[in-house]
Amino acid sequence: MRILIADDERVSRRMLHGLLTMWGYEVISVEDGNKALEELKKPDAPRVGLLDWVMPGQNGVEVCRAIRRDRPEPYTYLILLTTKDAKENVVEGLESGADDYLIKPWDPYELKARLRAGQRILQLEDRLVEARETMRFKATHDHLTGLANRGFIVDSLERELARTRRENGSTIVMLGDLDHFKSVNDTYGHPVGDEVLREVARRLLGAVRSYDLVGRYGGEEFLIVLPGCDADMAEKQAERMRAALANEPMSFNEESKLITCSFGATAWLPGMEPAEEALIRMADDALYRAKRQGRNRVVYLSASAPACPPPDDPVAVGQQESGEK
Ligand code: GH3
Ligand code: MG
Ligand code: MG
Repeated sequence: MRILIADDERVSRRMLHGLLTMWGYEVISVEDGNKALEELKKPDAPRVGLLDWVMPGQNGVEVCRAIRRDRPEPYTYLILLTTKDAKENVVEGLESGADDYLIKPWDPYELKARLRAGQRILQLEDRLVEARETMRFKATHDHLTGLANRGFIVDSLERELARTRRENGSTIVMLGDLDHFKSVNDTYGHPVGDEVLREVARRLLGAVRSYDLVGRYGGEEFLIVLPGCDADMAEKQAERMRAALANEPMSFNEESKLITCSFGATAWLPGMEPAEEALIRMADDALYRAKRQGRNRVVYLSASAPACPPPDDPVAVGQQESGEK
């Protein structure tokens, strides 16, 4: 555990440094409040700060206030060292955000015990943060595949479109739906179907860039958002995803089977209004065409393309295709 000591008195700083090192702590010491603040705001800052109240630059109370305001997480346990023991001083110190205080001259055993109490608080805090993050992950991700769930991927698309619009860029929206997936369940059973879905998720994630978004939109449907992609790039990206599945069979129960996916894609381009619902509908329309044209392919529809043609019209107007025919 690392501790920051901020004290302008050299002798007292050295004494603290010696004791804390002897007790097994890793110590950083500074001689004024500004340096203390700088250290405590660093990404890998010590989790405990021992702050003298009266120091040059910002005093201990000001450092506490600044840390509570500017760096709520990860939590820093702050102990004020002070000669001020009047009740109103103690209240002011604690109100500023200090967790504890020690009146100078302090007793080493008391200091040791209070540091241990601080460590226990930090451990509790870490466990709470971890539990919160786990809950947040569970609320936003699909438990089977670990992908973003429907609510989260649609929210992410909305955010991405707002950003794309601000930056006058373009974004591709795709829907993928596994081909004849029902037959996998019917032939091999539901648990194998689940394993296939997990492997599909892994392969899709492996085929996209780190900042692309892949979510489970429905049972065996995936919503994919490719920020900064225009129509030309979309074709290449979509083809990579299609190939990631179609080029290598999956093995299960000592058998191997080719699992393929059909994709429908559309683009949000500069000048358009961000309307995620309309884009998803267009991607769904394109996906429907991909299925009708034989599956295992990508159909791209520009957002201005006419609505899906009636069933007897096999070739859509304003449509580009990629992938195997
Ligand atoms: P198409 O090529 O037209 O898309 O045919 P399909 O068989 O994939 O389409 P259909 O919509 O008829 O079937 C989808 C199947 O996906 C039916 C459903 O049981 C299965 N499914 C949905 N969610 C899950 C899941 O979480 N686990 C498993 N094992 N199967 C699922
Ligand atoms: Mg399907
Ligand atoms: Mg489906």
